[in-house]
Amino acid sequence: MTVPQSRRTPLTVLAGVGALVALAGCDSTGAATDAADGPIKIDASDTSCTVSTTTAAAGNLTFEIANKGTKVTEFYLYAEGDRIMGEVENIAPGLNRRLIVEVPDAGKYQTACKPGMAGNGIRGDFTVTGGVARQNDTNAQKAEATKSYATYVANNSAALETETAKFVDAVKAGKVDEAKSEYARTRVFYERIEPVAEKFGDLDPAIDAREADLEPGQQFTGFHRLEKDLWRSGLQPDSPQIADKLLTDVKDLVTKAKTLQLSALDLANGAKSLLDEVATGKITGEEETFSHTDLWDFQSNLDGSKNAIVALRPILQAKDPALVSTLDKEFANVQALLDKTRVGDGFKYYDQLSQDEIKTFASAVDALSEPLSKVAAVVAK
Ligand SMILES: [Cu+2]
Repeated sequence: MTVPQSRRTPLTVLAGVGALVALAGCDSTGAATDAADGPIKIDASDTSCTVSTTTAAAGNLTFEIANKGTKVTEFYLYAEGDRIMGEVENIAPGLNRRLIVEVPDAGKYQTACKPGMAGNGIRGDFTVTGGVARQNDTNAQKAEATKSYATYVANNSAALETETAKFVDAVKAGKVDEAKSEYARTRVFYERIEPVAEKFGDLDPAIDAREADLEPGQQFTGFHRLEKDLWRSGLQPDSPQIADKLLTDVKDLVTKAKTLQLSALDLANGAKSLLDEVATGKITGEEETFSHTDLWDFQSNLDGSKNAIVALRPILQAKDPALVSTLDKEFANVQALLDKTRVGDGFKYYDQLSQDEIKTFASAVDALSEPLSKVAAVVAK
């Protein structure tokens, strides 16, 4: 999961995944931008978040974030009500990252840096003026792309609701083995469309927060709380309530997803953020601490990312065919590695992977992440 408030282990301190560190910097190379005045510069330190301009005209906004502090940081652009317009996570000290966000509507927004990747962040007001015709329907290809991806989201969210209901029933009936076998299968549909859930502030943490990422005072709910009950502590007196709440939250997500208007840039950013999820959660084994079903999530994140790229393919093919070939090759490479870990209709458990396998995964994901980080700039062109 991605929790904006999370305290995820910075990649730099994880042994054995050194190859991933480079990933955080790979957005920084001269991507083209629509903004005539060049990118909006964000200077992030441990205590400040300086924005080079606090107003911009509606359209595609490019932010360039330089982490000059000592902590891993994140950058967010929020609309009113803390709706996430765009985000970049895991910016290691000394690195630059670029974020392109489509902001079609004038209004009041907020920028935020989150040194240490915790809390509400260092906020600043940001005003968007003017207002362009919604870009997601100005261009037929983009409209086609978002329509195709919307179908993918609809199919997966419908399956998520059905599978979650089965999982929740098993938990409430105290059928531990049945619930365990439903668990990874149910999460597939969530992990495929996770960037959609992240659009709705509190829903992603409520459904998918990991225990290690909880803020002080935050209740441990959702899939991972039930994962812990099933694999570690045994079902608890409040497990049925937690299960009910999970289903309520999933239904809420499914309802909200129906009216969500995604842009082509959302697809591009989502494809990249799904790979970041793989790099920061699944390859490190941190997502599924108790069940060790990280590779099911890995495959699902990869599928979700690939589907976003598939939807964008005609646009990318027209603008940068070489990028499409690279993406095809690197997606196939990661998939081939995953296929080697298949067992029955599932995968090896994370704790059955060798250090070599983990390292190979990390560098393959890194190699895919690099071309994926260029997609947004190509789409924005
Ligand atoms: Cu997740």
